[in-house]
Amino acid sequence: MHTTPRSNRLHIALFGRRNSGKSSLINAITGQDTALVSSTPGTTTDPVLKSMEVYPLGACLFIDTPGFDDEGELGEMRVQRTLQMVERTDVALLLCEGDETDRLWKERLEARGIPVVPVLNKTDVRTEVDATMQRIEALCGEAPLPVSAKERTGIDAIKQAVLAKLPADYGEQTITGALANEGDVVLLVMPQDIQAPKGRLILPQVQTLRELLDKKCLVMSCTTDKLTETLHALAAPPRLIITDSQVFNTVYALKPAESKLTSFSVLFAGYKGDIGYYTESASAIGDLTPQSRVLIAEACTHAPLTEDIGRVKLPRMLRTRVGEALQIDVVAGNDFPADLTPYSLVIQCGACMFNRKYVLSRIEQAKRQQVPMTNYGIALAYLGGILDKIEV
Ligand SMILES: Nc1nc2c(ncn2[C@@H]2O[C@H](COP(=O)(O)OP(=O)(O)O)[C@@H](O)[C@H]2O)c(=O)[nH]1
Ligand SMILES: [Mg+2]
Repeated sequence: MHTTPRSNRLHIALFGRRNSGKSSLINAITGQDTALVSSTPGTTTDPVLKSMEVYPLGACLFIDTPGFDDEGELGEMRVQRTLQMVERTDVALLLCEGDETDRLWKERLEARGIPVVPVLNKTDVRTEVDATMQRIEALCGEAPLPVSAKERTGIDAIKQAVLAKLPADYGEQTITGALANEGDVVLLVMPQDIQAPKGRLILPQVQTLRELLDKKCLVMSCTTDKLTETLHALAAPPRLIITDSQVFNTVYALKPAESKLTSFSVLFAGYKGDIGYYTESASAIGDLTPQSRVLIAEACTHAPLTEDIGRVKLPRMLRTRVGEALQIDVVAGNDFPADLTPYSLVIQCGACMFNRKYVLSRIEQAKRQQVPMTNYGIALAYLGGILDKIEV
């Protein structure tokens, strides 16, 4: 349970007024008392993320928001943080009260393609439960689920509703897609250079390996310097070779003609984002001028490998190609400008820390503003002249 990465969990966010019982409801759903509950409005001041295994939903991440009616300057900041959480929500639980705010939020969430489960909490102490339910149904076009977080009633119905409202393809996305199937020999060429973390593999490699094993592929792995020996050791050429973008050309030169070749970052571009828009947008690199402005967006603020690509390697490659004057802005973590139009291109990192939903929200924003957006892996492949040699 502890090893399911956050980014792969079903993100369930709770929205509602302060004191509506959002934190209590998380406790009721998870059967634990981990979310801070208090009768003082505004106890949950920042969105709180909680990883939890919930039957029958599986690995979940609960997003406990501060409440959308917070007051004052500080309150406004919290409402902003709540809005940010919308971007990464897979399913929303909306704690309704039977007024206009319910409709506003239901529409706001659905406008972003987020399925909403309306809930009427505190049914243990409410008078006129039926009338309130009817009012909410009139407002939201859907009757809420009556629950009591305190008495822990109605909780199973919430889980069922979440399952029923999940997009049909939720969780269907795989890393290797149609490139690898049961019985295929797949070779992973993974340079363990100084940038590789000591004693372990990086997350994309671990996740790819796990998926291939689940698919019942025959997986072999080696470092770049052992590629030739490894190929000799195999009775037949591997069906697919997956490697690091950094050594792509070396592997390309040595690989058997019948083996398909791709890179971890390209696979993750598709797994985490929109590979079509990414590859199409990569050609914007060719149109950059010294007057252009490029935005580089990193998900994590700590990984040395990523930092090297986003802050050093990509800027250097871009400036060598376009000119020293090229303006490059770097944002990290959750920071992402609302207005992307000053930029000729956005380059997003591999986003192993983000869920797919969040990356897709960013891509949607870029598309709306007609700004090309690609990612590290695709940009590096384009700059290295290998984009057309890669299986995507
Ligand atoms: N009677 C009753 N009280 C509840 C229920 N859910 C929450 N509360 C109480 O409402 C108050 C606010 O709950 P909390 O979960 O902190 O609300 P939040 O601000 O939306 O996170 C607390 O005093 C809870 O004990 C419920 O179903 N029934
Ligand atoms: Mg709370």
